[in-house]
Amino acid sequence: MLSDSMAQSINSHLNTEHFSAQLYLSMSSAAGVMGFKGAATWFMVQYQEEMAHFMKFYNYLNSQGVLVKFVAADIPNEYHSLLEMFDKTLIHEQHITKAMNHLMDHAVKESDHATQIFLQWFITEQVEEEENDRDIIGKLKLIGDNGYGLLMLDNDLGRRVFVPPPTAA
Ligand code: OFO
Repeated sequence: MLSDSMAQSINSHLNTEHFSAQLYLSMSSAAGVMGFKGAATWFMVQYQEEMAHFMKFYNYLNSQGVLVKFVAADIPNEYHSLLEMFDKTLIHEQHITKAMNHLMDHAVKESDHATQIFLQWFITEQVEEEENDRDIIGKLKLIGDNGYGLLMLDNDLGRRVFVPPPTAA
């Protein structure tokens, strides 16, 4: 059983995951328009991952008998470079990590063990997400404006494939 306050916090985070999905789909579109087809694929996979995260929260709330409530979001879509997009991705993921930690603190405070177990996967996942973003940002900074380097990195980013998380619906 979820307390009302825990259910509200999880519902709010569910909307953040949905926002993340739309944010990365928007970045996929921007990368494609800039001619970076590989980066467009990378962000499309990121979108798919975020939708899977969102569905995990959705299913968790429904399994606890909680009605999901959606909020509308304004999604940014103006970007000028790949570096800007990946910088913003890292900042966003750091924000998600903090939000996830607050959710866990809330669950610990309420001795809500089921929610703590549910959140554990996300906490671990965030470490990997931030590491991947830092890695790509580092490469982009090394490459700078070198066209050949950007082309090689774009090819590399395009190899990313979506792997559904263990218990995604
Ligand atoms: Fe759902 O982890 Fe990124 O935002």
